[in-house]
Amino acid sequence: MDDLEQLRSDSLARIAAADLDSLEALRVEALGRRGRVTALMKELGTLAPEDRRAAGQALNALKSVLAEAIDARREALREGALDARLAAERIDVSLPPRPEPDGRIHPISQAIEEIVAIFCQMGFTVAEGPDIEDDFHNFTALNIPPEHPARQDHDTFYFEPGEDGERLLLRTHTSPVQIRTMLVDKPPIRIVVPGRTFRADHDATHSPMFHQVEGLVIDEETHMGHLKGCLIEFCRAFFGVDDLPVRFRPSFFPFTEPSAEVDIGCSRSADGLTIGAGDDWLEILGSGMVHPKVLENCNIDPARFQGFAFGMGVERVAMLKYGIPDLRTFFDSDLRWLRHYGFSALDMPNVAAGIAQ
Ligand code: 2U9
Repeated sequence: MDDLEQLRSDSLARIAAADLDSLEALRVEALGRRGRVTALMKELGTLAPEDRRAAGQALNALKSVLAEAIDARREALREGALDARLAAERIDVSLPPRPEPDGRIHPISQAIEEIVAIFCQMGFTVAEGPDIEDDFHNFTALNIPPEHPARQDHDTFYFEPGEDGERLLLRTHTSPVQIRTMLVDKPPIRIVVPGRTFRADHDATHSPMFHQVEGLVIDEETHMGHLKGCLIEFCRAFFGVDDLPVRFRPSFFPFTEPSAEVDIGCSRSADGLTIGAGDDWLEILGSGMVHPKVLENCNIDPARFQGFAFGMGVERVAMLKYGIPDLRTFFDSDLRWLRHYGFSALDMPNVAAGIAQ
């Protein structure tokens, strides 16, 4: 019995000090098929019958104590290992994320999106066309025949003549897209046309590549009142001023008759320009009723259909709305400038409104 007590206290001490690997070795050594306790069990048969019962009970008790101690130690070791892992792999969810290099939307893209979103809410759809055009779509169909003085104003970039002698060109306005639309689609037509345009003109206020948004509405009873209502609404929505004064001033374009330039109210002072207040005017758009000859050139009967058109320079309205002082900076590709004047992708009006383009 003394031996058993010795075995018990030795084993318990070793169990208490074991790690997971040595614990299994201890279990095998004490309780396995060739273990010490198992061996003692086998020896029970050699004892005198009167001693056998007490020795059996003592051995069974020892076996239970050791098995329980091993299980308890295993459980404690596992829990300890898990706690250590949880502590080591702890994630601090309150840490701010590492800064991601986020791109910015160029003010030209932003302005086009804002303009297009306003017209789309009025029922327009977007039309686009090629940058490289022919003389017919860029000029002749728009009532600007060869030798017309308006051609000089356009400072056109021409390509070398092709085999047929025809010179292609970089479109000087987005109007050829309206011509292409009218030649294919039947009225009613309500389109806005954003895009790149090109003129051989380069100084502080002109870039050889610039952007326009033009629009066209053709229907059976479209009149100057629709033109005025639509463009007043646009100016107020774009500049975010509900009572923005808007003025229509007679003008001339070969492709519209009558034609009008559209001014908005502003004030100019030493502090700069304020849109919507004061007694000064700022030109924003050109517009007019589509010339009957342009309709005829597109096989639309001017006795039955009328329409209005308008156009604006995107750089100009973006400079005014976003307070960008110098046109040339739009095309410098300066990332510091873009970080300052650019927009978050989440500010894109159609993204914000969840409208798929
Ligand atoms: C068709 C018929 C008519 C489009 C129009 C303007 C007036 C206009 C300028 C604004 C500033 C060009 O970028 S800018 O220099 N545009 O003043 N554009 S009416 O008229 C059209 C177009 C297509 C078939």
